[in-house]
Amino acid sequence: MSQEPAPYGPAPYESASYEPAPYEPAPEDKFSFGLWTVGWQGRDPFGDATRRALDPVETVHRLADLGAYGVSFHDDDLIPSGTDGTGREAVLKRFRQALDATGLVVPMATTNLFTHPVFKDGAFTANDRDVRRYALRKTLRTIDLAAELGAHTYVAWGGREGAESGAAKDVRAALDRMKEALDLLGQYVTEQGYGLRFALEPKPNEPRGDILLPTVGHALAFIERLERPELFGVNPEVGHEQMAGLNFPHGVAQALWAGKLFHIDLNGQCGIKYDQDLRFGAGDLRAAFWLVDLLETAGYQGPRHFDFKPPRTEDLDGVWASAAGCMRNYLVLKERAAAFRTDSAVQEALRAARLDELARPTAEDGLAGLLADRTAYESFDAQAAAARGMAFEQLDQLALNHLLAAV
Ligand SMILES: [Mn+2]
Repeated sequence: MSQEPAPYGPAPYESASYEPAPYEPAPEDKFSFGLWTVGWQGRDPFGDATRRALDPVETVHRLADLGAYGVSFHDDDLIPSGTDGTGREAVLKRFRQALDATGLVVPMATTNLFTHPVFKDGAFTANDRDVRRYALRKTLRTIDLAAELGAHTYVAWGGREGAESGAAKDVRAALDRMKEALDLLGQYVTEQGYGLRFALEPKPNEPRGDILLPTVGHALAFIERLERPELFGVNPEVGHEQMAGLNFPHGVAQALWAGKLFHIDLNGQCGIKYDQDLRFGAGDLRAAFWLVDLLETAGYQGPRHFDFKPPRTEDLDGVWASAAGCMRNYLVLKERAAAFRTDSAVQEALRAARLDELARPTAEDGLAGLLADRTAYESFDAQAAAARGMAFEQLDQLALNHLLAAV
């Protein structure tokens, strides 16, 4: 009796074929960009700005024209620091008009807790208590603004929550203060009835020598210590994990496994060096392929948010070309990943690599069954099992063929 082989690995693609995509971004692709990304003027530690400032209204229109669906911001990106109440209303009115005119939404907002010199020792974990209280009040204002503009996610990247030297920061006390701050923010959104969830963004270093909650794993462990852990997830960034030499798709997979992938920052990074924020698809292309494969097969529903910096060599034409490249590369990789998953040779290779066995519980017969099973130990032939090849190279070469469209 023959049986249809079960699909192996994540496979949401119903049909055995796929439609070649035109790579035209559309709102349903849920691409979003931060105002600070395309708006980056190219200032770095060694050089001045190479581009003029962009008006957020201009950015909204350009992003909509390119096919994006969302725009995000730090409070100060939209409302420059020091703007009074009347000025704030005027800025918001123009911004809302641009959103209404283009149909762009604000899926996420965050607070700048790193540019002003007052935050030189951090914000929620600054040694100075008055700075911590100011940071909390600044954040609560942004949360109000985020809720007002319909955002569902608040990203928390502290920026300067860290240290350069050992005794300067009592890390355990600083984590107490971080927890205290996030618990207060969780209480606030609950009491206000805002439909906002928080996404913590890990980063290992830069601008501080060492930053607290440096990786996805640190953040996931920390969240479980909060008063309202259900309100908190992570916002992993490609470059931040890769700066630590980590496998980004693995970190994202663990966040998904924990139900904590609330948001994601897509960009590119070439290995362990400064935070490059290249356009998505630049840098580690193979990691980008596996990331898109993971997001698309795992059913991630959130924004595909780009947190990149068009290099300071570019003029504004180069900026928009870079933004368009982020979206195009995602769509190309999505198509390449779908081609990989639907290829019958790949299905065969996944079987040969025994992904179906990994998906099967190790001891569905329970502890008693395991102990009673002589084939599990007494008569197990470890030598024969050790002699089996895993067939991973064949599988990985098929992936590379699909990535390169050289099938
Ligand atoms: Mn970055």
